[in-house]
Amino acid sequence: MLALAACSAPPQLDADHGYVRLPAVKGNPAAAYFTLHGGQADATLISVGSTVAIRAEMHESMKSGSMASMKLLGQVAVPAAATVDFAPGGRHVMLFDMNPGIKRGSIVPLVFQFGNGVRFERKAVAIAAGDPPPEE
Ligand SMILES: [Cu+2]
Repeated sequence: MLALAACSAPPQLDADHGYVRLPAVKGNPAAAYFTLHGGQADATLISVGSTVAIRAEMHESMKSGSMASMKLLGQVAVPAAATVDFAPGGRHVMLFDMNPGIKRGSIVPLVFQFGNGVRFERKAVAIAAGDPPPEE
């Protein structure tokens, strides 16, 4: 009954399953990953930031042959009721000059800002460079 009730609720613009992979080398940027859920109307993610990082950028990883590179994303479309993943090997948020007090297990606040004015904060857990993604 509870599951049915959840499925019939209108979709809501949200982000969950957030985590931040700390850099292997201190001082390098960390990478944030999460899953976006579209609401009842199409939306556009225009920035993701954190109060514990000086600067944050949305990136997309690309691979051509053995060359890996990243491109800067100015915005990311979040269609109504869609699921948009930021995951290793693809889209991610790079966190530059992060507070050195953030350690494995720390909670990192991520602030999501959308073109329609919606803004919310979700918490992400910090994991070490070699850790597997946290269980959902
Ligand atoms: Cu990047």
